Amino acid sequence: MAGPLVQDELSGFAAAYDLAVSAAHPDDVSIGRPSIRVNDFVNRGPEFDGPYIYGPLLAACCNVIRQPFKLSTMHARIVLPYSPAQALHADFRSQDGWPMVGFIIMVDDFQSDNGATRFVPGSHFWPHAPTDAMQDSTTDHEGQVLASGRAGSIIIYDGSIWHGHTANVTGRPRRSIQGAYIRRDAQAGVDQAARIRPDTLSRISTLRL
Ligand SMILES: O=C(O)CCC(=O)C(=O)O
Repeated sequence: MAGPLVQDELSGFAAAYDLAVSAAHPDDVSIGRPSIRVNDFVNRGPEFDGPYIYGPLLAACCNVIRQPFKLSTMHARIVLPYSPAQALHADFRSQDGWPMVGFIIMVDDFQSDNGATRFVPGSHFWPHAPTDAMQDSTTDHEGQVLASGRAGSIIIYDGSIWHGHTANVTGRPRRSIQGAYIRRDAQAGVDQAARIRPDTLSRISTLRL
C-alpha cells in the first residue's frame, strides 16, 4: 500500500538513506552474501521517523497484536546486485503465541527482477515451517505472490507468514527499511530504550498519529 512518504520526498529520503548507511558504525553493519543489514534506523535522523509512526501500520498492530506493543527492530536491508533468493522463512511461528507485525518500506521500486519480497498467503496459519515442507526453501513455492510496488510503498505483514526476498538479477542494489512490532512485554530484537538518542526522543515525543 502507499507508504508514509509523498512522491516529492522520495529522492531526499533515498539520499538520507545512503548517507546513513555509509556513516553507520561497523558494529551496526552486517554484510552477507545476498544482502547488507544496517541496524537501528530509529536514531539516524528525522527522515526515518515516518516509517515507524505510520498510522495504518500502528492500526495493523492494534488488530494483530491486540495488546500494548512496541517497536522491536528497524533496520536497512539492501539486497545486493546479482544475489540469489533468500530462503522462505517465518519471523515467528504462529503457534508460539508471539504475534508480530512486520513492515518493509521500499526505497527503490520492488520489481520481479531486483529482489522484491515474496509471500505465501495463508501460511501464517500453518503449523509447519518452510523447511518441513520444501526440500529447498530458496526455490519458488506454488502459492507465492510477489510484493512488487513503487518506491515509497509499504508492505505490512503478519510475522508468521512465509516470506523472503527473491533473487536480484540486476546490477543495482534493492534498498529497503524493515522493522517489526511485538507485544510490549516480549523481548525486543534491539533494546530501543538503551539506544535511543535524546534528539530522537525529543522529536517523537511531540508526534501524533
Ligand atoms: O528483504 C526482504 O525482502 C525480506 C527480508 C527478510 O525477510 C529477512 O531478512 O528476514
